[in-house]
Amino acid sequence: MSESTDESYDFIIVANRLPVDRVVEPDGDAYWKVSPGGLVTALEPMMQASEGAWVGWAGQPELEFDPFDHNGIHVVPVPLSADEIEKYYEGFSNDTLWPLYHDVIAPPSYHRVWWDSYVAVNTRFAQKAAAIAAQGATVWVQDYQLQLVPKLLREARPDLTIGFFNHIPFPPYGIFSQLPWRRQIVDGLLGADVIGFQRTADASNFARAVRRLRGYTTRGNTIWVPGEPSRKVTAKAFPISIDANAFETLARDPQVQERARQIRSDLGNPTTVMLGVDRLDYTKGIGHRLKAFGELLSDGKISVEDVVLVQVASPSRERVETYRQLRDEIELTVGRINGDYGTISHQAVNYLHHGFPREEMVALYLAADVMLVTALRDGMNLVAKEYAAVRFDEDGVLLLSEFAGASDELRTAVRINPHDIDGLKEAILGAIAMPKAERRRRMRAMRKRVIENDVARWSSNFITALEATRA
Ligand code: GDG
Repeated sequence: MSESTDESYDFIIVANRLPVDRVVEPDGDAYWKVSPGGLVTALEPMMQASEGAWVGWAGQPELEFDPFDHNGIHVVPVPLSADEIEKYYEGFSNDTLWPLYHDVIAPPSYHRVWWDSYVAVNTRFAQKAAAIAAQGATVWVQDYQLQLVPKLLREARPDLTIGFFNHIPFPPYGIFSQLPWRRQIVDGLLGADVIGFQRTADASNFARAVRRLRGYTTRGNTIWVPGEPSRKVTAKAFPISIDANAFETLARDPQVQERARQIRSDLGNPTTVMLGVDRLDYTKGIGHRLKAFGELLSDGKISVEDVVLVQVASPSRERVETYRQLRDEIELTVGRINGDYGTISHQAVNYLHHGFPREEMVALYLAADVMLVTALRDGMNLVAKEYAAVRFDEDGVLLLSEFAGASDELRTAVRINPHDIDGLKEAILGAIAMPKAERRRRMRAMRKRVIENDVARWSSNFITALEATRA
């Protein structure tokens, strides 16, 4: 680990979270470990090749430390106070923007002090990036927590090429227009040269917001921003993906395959294992899925001897009240279903409220006959793509919500509308009974897509588009 102070970088990622986590051992020793997230995997090779820097928060309050190098990435911390975590992160990011951008599934809270904190923290991120960027550098800003950074950065450093990628949906204007600070957000994003979205519909929603709020001309993927000089901004879909090879390699590991068999046998070798894997978030439609499953048991269409549902709900945003309520609701429902239909030897829902190592996730995917992705709204949903990448046996059925970005690409999944409980029940029964030849045909097409359009392709497409604007 080497320290550096006044170096400058040609390629910089700016994201809410750093790509490393601080691990403290029981004896008090601390070290840094690469965080398991997909974004890190996606960008690591590019960062290493270009000796890039990553500006972000370390995930803990008041943690101040000097920049350092880790695995070929220059790590630059942006400290946040406990008050800022509450207002900028848990407040404005996760309790205003997140519900608003996901079609107000939960009601967004609008608080002016949260907005002030969002502005202050975005300014700090922009200042950090501006201070370490080399002349003419490329800066790629990630996600909804940092939508003001592109404009702030451009004002400080007009020489930079600036990209922005929004990992969550961008809502229709009728919803976006609720936001008291809608103009500032649109202006913030328009500071970028390329604004990437998950779906074409998100890019269109953004272009419409620009027309309505600013009256700028937009045509196709291009937005003309007047000024001195006037600028052309690209707003376009770049659907994110996964490291499909890495997932398949894990799936081919004999130990992981053995673990998959073990899981099925521990579940009592039912005819059908159904699986859900989600952060415990109200956007994921976990309640809708449980409702459909519970009704199928109650209708006598399935039995706990034949079918089991494994639901991994990894803990998320537990300090935000809506998430606490959601957890209570989900756990009440799971308890009811198990109480009503479980037997001593067979539990209906195997509910797991914790995170697992990647190997265990892959073993679960391999063990699952039917994968349930029932999101009410989701930027992409990487779980759907991971399931396809893992199933090199070309088996397994994916039920995929049309409200997840992944449904634009995984056309041969069984598409469902999670609000339509009867439709969902029919789709589940259809999946359980689907003939092997059809399972194979559908899975093959999905795998082709995910393997061809992997995350390396995603990042290189984005960077290519960004470089084209420089020319
Ligand atoms: C946001 C957008 C968009 C989950 N539990 C465990 C675990 N996971 C992993 C999954 C997957 C990732 O977390 C979740 O990604 P998703 O895409 O499903 O959802 P969000 O977290 O909401 O992500 C989303 C994404 O950003 C990328 O742009 O697709 O729409 O909302 O990779 O496997 N991984 C491990 N243990 C767990 O318990 N190891």
